[in-house]
Amino acid sequence: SKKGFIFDLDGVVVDTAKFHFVAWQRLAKSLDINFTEKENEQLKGVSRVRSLEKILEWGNKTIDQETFDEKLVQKNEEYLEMVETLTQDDILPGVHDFLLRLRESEQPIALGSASKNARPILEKLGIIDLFDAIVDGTDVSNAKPDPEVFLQAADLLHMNKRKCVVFEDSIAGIQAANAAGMISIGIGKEENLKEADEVFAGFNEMPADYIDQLLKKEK
Ligand code: G16
Ligand code: MG
Repeated sequence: SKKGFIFDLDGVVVDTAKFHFVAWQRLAKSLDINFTEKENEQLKGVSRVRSLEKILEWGNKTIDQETFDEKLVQKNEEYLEMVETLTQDDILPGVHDFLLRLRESEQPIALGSASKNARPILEKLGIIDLFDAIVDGTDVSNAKPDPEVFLQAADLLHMNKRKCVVFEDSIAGIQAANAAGMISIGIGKEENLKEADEVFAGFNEMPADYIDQLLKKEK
């Protein structure tokens, strides 16, 4: 049997979530806004524009449109500088192997990311060819927790949405997967991912027969 396997990028496939955090923290500091790790958790999976809107809301600050745009350009430049340092070693533990095993059993694989930088990052990591379909921040108009990104991925894989499994590290992403009617697997801390169907600290924590388990699993 087959299922559609849909992967989030930042924080699931590769350890770039830490770069986003550093870049947002710098930006917040430049606006004299205090920005905590707990707040950052709520920005995971959230689009660039929406993230800055939230930081401003939390800090009770308003800035004009021009400054808003400049801050985002700067955030992305700093983020991309950190992304330059990425190598295959930054692929999160167990993910590469999991992807290869999925390909061996001819399971359809997609990326479902909010990031506009997803394609170059996958190329840099040398794993873009493992994905049958890629949906990223340049393809969708409604950001997670809206299910659009995952529904598009299911369509591209020609898989029924009820036959898809989503791997996500963010609260917004788990909500998006659930809203799509897909099986949601949280990657990260249980306390942050309570709404997920199952949570693992990482792919290397999954049982050896986990792919078979998922193929039998119903939402
Ligand atoms: C990612 C991150 C978010 C980031 C968003 C937009 O989503 O989790 O923190 O704000 O993409 O990224 P960019 O600024 O590169 O367009 P995901 O869905 O891959 O976790
Ligand atoms: Mg993520």
